[in-house]
Amino acid sequence: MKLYTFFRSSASYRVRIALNLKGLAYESVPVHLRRGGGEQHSPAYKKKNPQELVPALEDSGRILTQSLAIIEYIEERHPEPPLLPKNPADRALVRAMALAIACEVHPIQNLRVLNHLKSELKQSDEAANVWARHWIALGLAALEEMIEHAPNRGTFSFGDTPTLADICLVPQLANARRFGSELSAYRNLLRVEAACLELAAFVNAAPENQPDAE
Ligand SMILES: N[C@@H](CCC(=O)N[C@@H](CS)C(=O)NCC(=O)O)C(=O)O
Repeated sequence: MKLYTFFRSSASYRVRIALNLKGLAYESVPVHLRRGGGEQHSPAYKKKNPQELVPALEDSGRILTQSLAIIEYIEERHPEPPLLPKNPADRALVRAMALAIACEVHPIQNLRVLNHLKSELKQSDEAANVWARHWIALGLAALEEMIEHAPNRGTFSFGDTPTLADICLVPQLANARRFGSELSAYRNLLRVEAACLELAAFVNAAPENQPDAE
């Protein structure tokens, strides 16, 4: 398997964690999101992912995109260890936790959105960071409550084994720190993050541990 990835990309980070949790080997193919205006916009990469975003996973001659679709594909092909609980309502909750980040927070603090705020809408770097912190804070506050009231409170976002929710949470917290978000109020999120970072699967997926890390 080949993973088109960028060390600092939190969507790529999600897939790296999932592959590691499943114990699957893969080749990292770095796509630098800033160099030369962004390698994600190159014609060669655009053929792989018309959305011009990382990650993309190449497996058995197919190219898959969208981190959560990729992770669900990995889950279906390699069910152990499971990244979703068994009970349908529990699965829906874990997916809701993941989507709270992947749909509501991450897309509006993504590189191309911030670039648009700065270049087209003439906002300063600081204004763009204020924007990012605003949406991050709304999403993380909601997730904090979801974890607090989860029916199966445990070591991780849901229960005592890592799930899709944790796979989305840990990279989002790394993003939040890059934007200077204040995180101390999110006691559950920080507790869960600390538990995740005890696991090699999460540590080995971290931006600073990637071959393309700067
Ligand atoms: N929803 C997509 C988001 C992918 C995404 O936004 N990737 C970012 C990096 S985390 C990217 O490639 N950004 C490039 C850009 O904004 O030009 C997923 O989960 O895969």
